Amino acid sequence: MYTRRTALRLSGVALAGGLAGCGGAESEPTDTPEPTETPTETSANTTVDMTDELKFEPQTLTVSVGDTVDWVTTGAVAHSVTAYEEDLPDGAAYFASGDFDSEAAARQAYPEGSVGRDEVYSHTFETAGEFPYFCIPHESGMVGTIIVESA
Ligand SMILES: [Cu+2]
Repeated sequence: MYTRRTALRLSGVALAGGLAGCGGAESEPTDTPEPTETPTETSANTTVDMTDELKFEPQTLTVSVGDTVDWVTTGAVAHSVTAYEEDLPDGAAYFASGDFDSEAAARQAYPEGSVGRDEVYSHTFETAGEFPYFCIPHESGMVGTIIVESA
């Protein structure tokens, strides 16, 4: 458990970093080489525009595990970002603008959870797989998919 008390204690250790032998780094081997950074062109663009043409742009976006996707409403029309709950990969967290726990809750609450002009909804993907989602008021044509690849 990472409590505020733990955080304060850790920062205290960091401040006293000059004192050798005061412990605290036992679980972190220091001679392990840093993993080589693999260039990820996918992480360069993690923004999906939600347009007045009632589209997600791009409709399909590929990111890596741990990436945060930002959905931005670029026009005057408000939208939602709502995951298709039944299609989530096993173990994946549900996501929807408004931070609802389920697709049913998101549908019921709309327009609560809508994303208006220049507003952003963000979600960090921690599970690999394909995540189909839709916009509640424009579901007939406004659907998209986030593909999350293992890092
Ligand atoms: Cu929409």
